[in-house]
Amino acid sequence: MSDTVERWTSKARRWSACAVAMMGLCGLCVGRAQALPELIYQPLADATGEASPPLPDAGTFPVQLVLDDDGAEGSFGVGAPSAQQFIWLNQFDRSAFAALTLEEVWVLFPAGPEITVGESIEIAVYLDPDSDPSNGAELLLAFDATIQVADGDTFSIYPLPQPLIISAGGDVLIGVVNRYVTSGVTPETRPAALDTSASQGRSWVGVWSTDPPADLTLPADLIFEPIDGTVPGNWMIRGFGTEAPVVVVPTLHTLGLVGLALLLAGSGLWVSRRRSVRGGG
Ligand SMILES: [Ca+2]
Ligand SMILES: [Ca+2]
Repeated sequence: MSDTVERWTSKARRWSACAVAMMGLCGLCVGRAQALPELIYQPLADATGEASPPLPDAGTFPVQLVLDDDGAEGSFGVGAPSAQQFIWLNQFDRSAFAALTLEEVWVLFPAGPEITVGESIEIAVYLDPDSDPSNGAELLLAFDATIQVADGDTFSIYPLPQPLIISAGGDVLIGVVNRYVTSGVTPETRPAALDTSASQGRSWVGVWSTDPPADLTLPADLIFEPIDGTVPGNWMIRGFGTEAPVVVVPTLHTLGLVGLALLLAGSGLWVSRRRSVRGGG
């Protein structure tokens, strides 16, 4: 590995390692503690600060879920000397919109080792009603895709298999899993591009004790924390869509309710009178 690779250990990971160590010392009911994988960040030597394509027209996609500033300054991966599958995801505040229809996800991949066009990734979309990813979120959609471009400047663009209507309330999480990695075998790779200019504190990293499960349940069981604990920044993951049509539920105003009550009362009286006439006949 290059000497220029910067290695970082977050406070949360130190606490986790400490807890694992303490449990190991106790020697009670604890099996073999699993070592936490290394989180690896490396600044990009040729960061341009201007990605392509430019943001889509607001008329086409009025909903634009973007945390980054258009330029990645670094790349991030999990595991060395061999890599590990993980998820990196952005938490978007979409409170400016009610229900929305997500149509495209954009992901920027850096140039780097083992990041090859055509390799497999998985894209996941969650709804987090309480806006706290650390306690879980509802997986709405996950689909397989491949890396389209890996030059650090050009977004790969993924139209959703079908437009995804996301109900109002809570945050939208969009994440990527590096499925092309055979954990413990593939050499070190750093597929997650990070914009470190001004962190918005809404980018997360998740590592499971195995490969990320098919249902991608959050939180991940080994590491799940904001990337700010390692290097403050925003993942280069974006979402675009439109505002979903608002479904209007018919309501009765006061006059309508009074009319309905009178109608029901009249019907009841009519039925009652018919019964009494039959009984008397
Ligand atoms: Ca930047
Ligand atoms: Ca949550």
